[in-house]
Amino acid sequence: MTHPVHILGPQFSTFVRSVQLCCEEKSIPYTLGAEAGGQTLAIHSSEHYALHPFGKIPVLLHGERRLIETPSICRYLDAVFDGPALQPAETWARAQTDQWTGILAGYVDQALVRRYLLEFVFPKGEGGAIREDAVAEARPEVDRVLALLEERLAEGEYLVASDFTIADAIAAPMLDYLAGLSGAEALFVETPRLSAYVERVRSRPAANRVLVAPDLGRY
Ligand SMILES: N[C@@H](CCC(=O)N[C@@H](CS)C(=O)NCC(=O)O)C(=O)O
Repeated sequence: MTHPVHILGPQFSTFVRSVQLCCEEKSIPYTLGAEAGGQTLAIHSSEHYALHPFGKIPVLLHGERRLIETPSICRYLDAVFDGPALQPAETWARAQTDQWTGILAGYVDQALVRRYLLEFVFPKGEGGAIREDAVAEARPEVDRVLALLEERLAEGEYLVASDFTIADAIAAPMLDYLAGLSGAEALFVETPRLSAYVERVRSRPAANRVLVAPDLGRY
């Protein structure tokens, strides 16, 4: 399909990065940023809500088509474009991919990104301080989720199969950020397979172009 692909959202966003990873893995040409329909969209503006009724990012613009929700966007890109398949063809393996994509975009994102990581990246305490009480409160669920992923990786090098899938595209940006936190070694002490997994996804050529130092000021 020759229509241009545009990922609406800032490059630092974990979910934008997941969509970007799918494009890079499949060598889909794309643009990325705050521009849509010839104008620059401010996040949570009425123009943004017109494209995403819940005011979230990313939004995929593909020609006249507009699609929201990262797992759906990733599945769509995989279905429409040539390049390496990011979902297994076999029914059960595909169902597992869907299951893990949902778990990662829902529960895991909430535990690792919304309740933990964002406390460090955008601190909401007095004078911009990190809210240590919020961090401490979020930590047990972080540990539980990391242990779950560690267990999952006992079965293979990637989350679902022996190959990189959409589930890995969703997981990689959040785990990359988490592992990049100062003192993150303490989080991964009990999860050697997960640590090796983070390095594995980071070393993929596609990831080299996506999991870059975030420019938090850019949207
Ligand atoms: N369910 C959505 C979640 C998207 C999401 O939470 N995106 C974050 C950025 S990573 C966002 O829009 N944050 C701004 C906000 O919540 O207002 C998806 O799968 O795309």
